[in-house]
Amino acid sequence: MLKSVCGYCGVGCKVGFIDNKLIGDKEYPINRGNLCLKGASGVTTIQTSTRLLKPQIRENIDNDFSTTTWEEAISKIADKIKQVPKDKVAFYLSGQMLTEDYYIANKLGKGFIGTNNVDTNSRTCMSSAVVGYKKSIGADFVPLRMDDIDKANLLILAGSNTAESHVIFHNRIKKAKKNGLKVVVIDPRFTDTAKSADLYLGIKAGSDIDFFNLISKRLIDEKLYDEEFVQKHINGFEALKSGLDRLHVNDMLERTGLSYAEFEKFFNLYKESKNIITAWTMGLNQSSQGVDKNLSLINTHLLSGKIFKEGNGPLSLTGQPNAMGGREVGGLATMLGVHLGFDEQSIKKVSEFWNTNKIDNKAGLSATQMMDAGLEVLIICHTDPIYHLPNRNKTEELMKKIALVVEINAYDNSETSKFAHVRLPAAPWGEKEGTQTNLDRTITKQEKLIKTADGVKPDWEIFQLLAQELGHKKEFDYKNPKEIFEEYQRMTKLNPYMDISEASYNELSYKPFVWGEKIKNFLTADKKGNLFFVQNKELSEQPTKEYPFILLTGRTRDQWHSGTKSTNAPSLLKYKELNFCEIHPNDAKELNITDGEEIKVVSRRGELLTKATITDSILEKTIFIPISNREINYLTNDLLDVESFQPDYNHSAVIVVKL
Ligand SMILES: Nc1nc2c(c(=O)[nH]1)N[C@H]1C(S)=C(S)[C@@H](COP(=O)(O)OP(=O)(O)OC[C@H]3O[C@@H](n4cnc5c(=O)[nH]c(N)nc54)[C@H](O)[C@@H]3O)O[C@H]1N2
Ligand SMILES: Nc1nc2c(c(=O)[nH]1)N[C@H]1C(S)=C(S)[C@@H](COP(=O)(O)OP(=O)(O)OC[C@H]3O[C@@H](n4cnc5c(=O)[nH]c(N)nc54)[C@H](O)[C@@H]3O)O[C@H]1N2
Ligand code: SF4
Ligand SMILES: [Mo]
Repeated sequence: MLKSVCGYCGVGCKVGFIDNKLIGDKEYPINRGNLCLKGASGVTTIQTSTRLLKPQIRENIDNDFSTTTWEEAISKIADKIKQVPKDKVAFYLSGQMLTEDYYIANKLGKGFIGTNNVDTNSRTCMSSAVVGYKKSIGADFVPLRMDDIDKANLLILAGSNTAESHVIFHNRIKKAKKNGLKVVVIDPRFTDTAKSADLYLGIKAGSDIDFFNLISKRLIDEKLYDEEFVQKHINGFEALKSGLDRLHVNDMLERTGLSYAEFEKFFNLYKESKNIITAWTMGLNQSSQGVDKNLSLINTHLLSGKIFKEGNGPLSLTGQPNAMGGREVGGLATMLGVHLGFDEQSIKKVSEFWNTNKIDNKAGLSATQMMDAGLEVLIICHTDPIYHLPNRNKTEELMKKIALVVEINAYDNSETSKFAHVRLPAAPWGEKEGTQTNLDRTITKQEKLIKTADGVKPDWEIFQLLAQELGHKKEFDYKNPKEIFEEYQRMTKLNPYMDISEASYNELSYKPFVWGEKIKNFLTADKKGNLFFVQNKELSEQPTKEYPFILLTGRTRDQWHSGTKSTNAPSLLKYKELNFCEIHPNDAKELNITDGEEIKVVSRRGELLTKATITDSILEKTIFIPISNREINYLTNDLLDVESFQPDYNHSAVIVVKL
């Protein structure tokens, strides 16, 4: 039986491939033989009529594409890159690319073209968590594992719908509950996750900082924090204390929308719990104060000393299968590679390692800044920015101005394809091999399960062809992903805490490697954790008379983002109607809208049609539309967090219109 790993979410379940079917790997501790429907559907999403199978080209986006050869397509791209200033070239990568693909793209962009404009859709996903971890614990490092829930007494899930987004982890949470784990869910929607919680807190969107500040304030005021730990290991206590002293409990509570009794119930549970894990996902990260939300959450762990101890810690639940691997390699424009930045020493080390002198010393454009930067060449791989960036009408206008848009995709029906000049066909999951790092630092290997379709190439090879055409044959002469992985392993030695040289590529599919297991202390220069006083600045778009609703957006269990893969699998189309908009019964009544009725939702930026699902699982004056509605981002606002540049997807003011 071939062993591989699921290519969908950050849980990283291991699969076995037998008789053309996928089964869960019973020996693997993360999923213990289980797979969710998405994971199990893997193979059915590959051989479909929507695959992109040949390179395509057109001069103008108003023309149709015509088929071309790899040679012609690659030389057209290379010629253009040679003609334009290097800072007019950008790579838009994805947390779904394999580590080897990421490594090559990053090495080519930052190392040899000399542009740090190499960023990823993880910007829209995890960048607030990256900055939060770096500021508070000193590195983009997840200081615990999923397994720790078995040793915890309390799990707080904030802005995280594990029942739909991290399904197998959610099943493990339910099991741990049977052994005594208590679960609190903090979400403006009574989600499927909330249904199985011991306590649900229906917080108002955008008020998480107030919630976590309330915890910190109580810990300090009632001297419930770990004084000895704080004294020895933590900076910034006095500033946090005096900052919190200036805030009024009632104001904070009011902004969260929770009652005094609800918070007391929570805090009693919190006080009684010896081991606490706080996990979070997009409800916190996707915010104009995403970093501050992260910091306010991490503050509670630094104060209580509940970090670097079994069953404790702040657990960011990464969404994409290899968002972590990408971050490790250097897939964010704000990092160079292996968690090194653009300081002189880091550039020197990496330049020597790559044998280049082209590395620029300033951070590049983030994915959320690229469209607005007057680019000449944009190479997009394994992601669909027209679909996923906020304020889509604006994104479309800006992308039209880019002289050469290249899309590398395995499927032919992305939204970005409508704006591309060159399309290159990639081999998808199942037709290629390489490694990925899941949300808790486990490196596993995807295996090639079936024959690669004629005419397509794995992503790494496409970037290598481009590098060679640009004249870097010697530096980009890899015969297979193994050679790339092994070079990357050597590179991780440049940053000692990241060293993964003990992993063995050939063994990874049956013997995953967890990096960083020995790290049990802060990774800051002074080895101390940093508290930050942050407060809710209410920077998000606020509802008005004209746009009285707050739009939340998010996932449903059996669909994967734009659905290029998941809508091909019949088993994934049965669970939920994809076209829906959750609205509270009181709001529906006021607008005279009935369940299932077609409605229009309008924001300052755009509109879409959808169908009403009337439910009291959502707060009043708040609606929810799943991101499987490909038009979702015509509505969303393009406010960014000032430090992470992550969008504020979950807080757009809209109006619901009866048709
Ligand atoms: N089935 C499926 N699973 C997936 C994906 C998929 O497309 N489909 N995508 C993967 C990816 S890339 C990601 S990033 C993860 C995302 O995983 P999640 O973040 O768990 O998924 P979302 O549905 O975006 O859920 C975010 C939750 O935050 C809540 N929320 C919104 N605003 C706020 C707020 O201000 N405060 C709080 N506390 N909560 C708020 C929403 O109501 C929603 O329930 O899922 C991964 N897993
Ligand atoms: N409103 C709103 N917008 C959001 C979010 C939200 O919660 N709300 N979430 C944000 C987040 S967290 C994320 S992660 C993004 C996700 O947004 P995207 O990354 O745009 O979503 P996907 O549909 O997963 O796009 C992946 C693309 O890769 C292609 N592909 C599949 N396999 C391969 C392969 O092997 N090689 C190549 N080259 N291509 C392949 C697929 O066909 C698809 O077009 O959306 C962001 N946008
Ligand atoms: S939980 Fe995630 S990794 Fe596991 S099978 Fe489902 S989609 Fe795949
Ligand atoms: Mo994501």
